[in-house]
Amino acid sequence: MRPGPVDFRLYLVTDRMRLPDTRNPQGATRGLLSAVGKALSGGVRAVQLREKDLATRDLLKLAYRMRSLTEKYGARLFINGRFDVALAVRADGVHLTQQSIPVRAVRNAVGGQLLIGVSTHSLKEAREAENGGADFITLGPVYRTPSKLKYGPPAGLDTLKRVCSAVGIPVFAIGGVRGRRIREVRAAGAYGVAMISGILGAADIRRKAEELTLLTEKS
Ligand code: 3NM
Repeated sequence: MRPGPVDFRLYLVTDRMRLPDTRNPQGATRGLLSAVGKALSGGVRAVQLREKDLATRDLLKLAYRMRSLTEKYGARLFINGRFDVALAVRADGVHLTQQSIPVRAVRNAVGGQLLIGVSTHSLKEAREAENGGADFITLGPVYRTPSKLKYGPPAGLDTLKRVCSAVGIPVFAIGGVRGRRIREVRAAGAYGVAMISGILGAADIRRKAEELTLLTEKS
């Protein structure tokens, strides 16, 4: 399978701990599949499976299920950090972090078999990702977000603007992106938006996904 270009503008990133029922991890996994199913039925076309605490075999099992689900909707699936898991489940791509195997090494290993996204937080990281062969990047956190407090102060709109004009690959704004901010980041040059709580935190996930799809994919 050889994926085409980056053909989506709304990128759903998962975090099952942000769903209401997280008391038992199994329930949370089931809950995540159900929540992602609702987002897909509302029009989401790309999902990044980002469940960093799962042991390899649990992650693989969930990734297979996520592959079946996304396939049903013709949506792209990316696996955070693990190109081996991405290849094993025939995902469309891998999403690397600054702690993962560097993008160039992954590109050398997988050739054109996978799309590669990279999380970046500065102009320097954005340029490195592009030079290493990334297909797209996320840049964040643009705004303050409880989902990512450990990254400290937000990169802000100015950094986003600088990055968008400096790199030639699509840039997805991430971190506290929702509502009116979507227009703001698009105006700053972002190709698309990536989010966790803007979708998974909604009371009606399907409806929210429909609304966001209209705002992003069709604008
Ligand atoms: N990565 P929310 S910010 C997963 O800056 C992630 O790279 C970020 O969650 C980065 O949409 C972030 O709930 C959290 O703000 C995004």
